[in-house]
Amino acid sequence: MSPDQKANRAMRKLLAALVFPIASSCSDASQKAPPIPPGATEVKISVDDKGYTPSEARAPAGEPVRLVFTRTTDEGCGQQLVFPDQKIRKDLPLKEPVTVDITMPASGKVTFSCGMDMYRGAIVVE
Ligand SMILES: [Cu+2]
Repeated sequence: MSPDQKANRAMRKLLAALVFPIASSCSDASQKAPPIPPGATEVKISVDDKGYTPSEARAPAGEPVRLVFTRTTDEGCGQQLVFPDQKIRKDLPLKEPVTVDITMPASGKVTFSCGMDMYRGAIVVE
């Protein structure tokens, strides 16, 4: 092995040692929701055996909205969350906030429901 190759190897090891902690801290950060876009509306919605609270909220047309769902009981059937028009389907683990980012349409509303379409809620363009 030439001295150059040796130096190259040492450099790669050093780079790997430097890059790995950065990469792993990045993946930690990605498990949390990214920062909410400036100006976005955030709506916290709890899910219990009666459905969604609030079951309706308002947001400006064409703007991003962050919805944070937290299921608070094992009773009922709020374990799945469906946004039919957005083709979003998510599991709601008990007492773990789940973030859904949507963009409001120009008019009308964005609806969501449980997996069996029994609990219903909507974000209405204001
Ligand atoms: Cu249901």
